Amino acid sequence: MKGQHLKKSFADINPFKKIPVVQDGNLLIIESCAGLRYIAGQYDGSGQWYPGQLQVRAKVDEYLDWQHLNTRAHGMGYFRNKVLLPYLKKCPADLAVVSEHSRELDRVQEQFTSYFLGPRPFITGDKPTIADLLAACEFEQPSAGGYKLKDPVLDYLARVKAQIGPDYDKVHENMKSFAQKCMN
Ligand SMILES: N[C@@H](CCC(=O)N[C@@H](CS)C(=O)NCC(=O)O)C(=O)O
Repeated sequence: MKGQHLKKSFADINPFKKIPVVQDGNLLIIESCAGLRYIAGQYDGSGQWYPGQLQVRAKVDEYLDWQHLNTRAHGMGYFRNKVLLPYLKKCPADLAVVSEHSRELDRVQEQFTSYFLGPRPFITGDKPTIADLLAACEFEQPSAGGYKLKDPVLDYLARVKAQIGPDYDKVHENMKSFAQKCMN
């Protein structure tokens, strides 16, 4: 949020100047989903976060692939146009663009709830995986910018938060207070 990712020191790590990156020893990963898969595969001995069973893993991957052009594109698009760009450019938000992202987010919420969750508490069943971690972050961002989430998604976020504990709020607190500051 302070633009450190645009500095040369960061470009030496990720030439695309995007976050997040994962660095583990000599290994560098510049894509979020690949990074999540790697961290879970390398460090989660329980196998919960990126399950080894192929059918379950396929459902995790299905959401990770879908989210790029759906939850992520429109959650980030909403936040960027409603909160970030007006703050950086010191001009009012382009409300036509914001409301297009808002309309798309309505569809995303509906498809997420009906298809990706269905009757399950989490995307693949009774336990959260890296797909749920990503989904929760993607919904929290537009929500911090004023987009109204519907009850099924709010209930889902509460379930993810209950599984993660206090770290859930900790990882979102900078983004939320930044949004508050920008919108005041
Ligand atoms: N496909 C990449 C996208 C990375 C990306 O666009 N990151 C955004 C934040 S979510 C970013 O770095 N934005 C800052 C900018 O574009 O200046 C991934 O999933 O990691």
